[in-house]
Amino acid sequence: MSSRPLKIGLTCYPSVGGSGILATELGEELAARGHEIHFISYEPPFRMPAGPRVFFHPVTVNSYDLFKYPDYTLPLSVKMAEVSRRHGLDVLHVHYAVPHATAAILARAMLPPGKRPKVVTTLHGTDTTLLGRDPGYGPAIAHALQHSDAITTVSEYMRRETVRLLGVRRPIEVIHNFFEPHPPRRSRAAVRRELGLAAGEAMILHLSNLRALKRIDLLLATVAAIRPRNSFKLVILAGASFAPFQAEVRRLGLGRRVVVRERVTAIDDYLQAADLGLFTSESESFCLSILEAMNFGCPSCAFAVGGIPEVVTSARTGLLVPFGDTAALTRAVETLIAHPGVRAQLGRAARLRARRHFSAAVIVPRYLALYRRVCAAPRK
Ligand code: GMT
Repeated sequence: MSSRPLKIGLTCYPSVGGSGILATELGEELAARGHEIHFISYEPPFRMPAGPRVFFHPVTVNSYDLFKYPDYTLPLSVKMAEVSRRHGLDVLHVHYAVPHATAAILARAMLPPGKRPKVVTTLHGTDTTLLGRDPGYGPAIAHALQHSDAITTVSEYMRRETVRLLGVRRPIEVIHNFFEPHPPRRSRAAVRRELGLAAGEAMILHLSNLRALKRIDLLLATVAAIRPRNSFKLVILAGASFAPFQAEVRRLGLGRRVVVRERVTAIDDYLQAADLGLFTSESESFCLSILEAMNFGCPSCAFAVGGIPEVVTSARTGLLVPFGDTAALTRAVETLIAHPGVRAQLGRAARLRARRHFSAAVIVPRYLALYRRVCAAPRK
């Protein structure tokens, strides 16, 4: 199989969100391995790498009076076709199916045979679990998957859900998410000082976009029950405004216990400063945030939902409890606060597991092997 550098188009949502972060990191890693990367989206991805071999092609959406709702899918597909033609893309790899996979299939069809890139679709979560159930989206997603050259999911759970909800009968390859930590820019002590952590206070970290399925209500209920009250601070790195939750923070008397930072880019600074992670999602296909914490030797407590048990082995690299059992979750957090030795042991094992199974060195070659395989197959 040829080992020439590949030209890869990557499309994702550029905003804060797991699928965009993963696509961006993948672009950075592929470019570092000598491949040419073309991001195609309405804005440069949130954490887009700078450097040679990385290009960004904006999609412009015009609003016409005729349209009640602006359309993104068609301009995206036109841009995908244009970039593919101009740069001779080998692969269009779309992250999050809606509407990216449909746009890629259309872009491919617009190009003459011999100029058509292979389409790889990676399903990240709500594209299957939420939109896949929606009769207004499900059939279009199933169609785009049927016509992709390869389909991947970020967990075995997602693979099962895709088969169950979308009736996909084609092979689906599970390629787990990965994360590469960047060296923190500030010391652990400096970050803890900034957050106002007193000596002996444990730093509980929660990172998310605060969407409904992250269940911030359960997060706050869990920490409100932690005893003693002065043993911790909950630090929330919020990918959206936390304002809608402030009233509940006050109602639970957590005003002095909760510290919020919005739209933080230097997440590694905070990850290295944390003692434990806390996640209360009712559904996750993987939970990149848990993996990010694991890389810094920080074990997490969470509900055992979706793909989370594929990331965390309970009692070895973190603590998982059944969904909704906030009392058990509070006990798990209290155990980790009270026993720094247990925390350190779980954290060491978590870091090892993250590096062994979910590092760029392990995962990126799997995407590359997939690209080479689809490129070697006859063009559609
Ligand atoms: O929930 C998010 O943070 C965003 C969302 C997305 O699609 O961008 O995350 C999904 O993809 C992440 C990356 O693969 C996974 O780690 C998350 O578990 C998944 N979220 C859900 O399925 C709810």
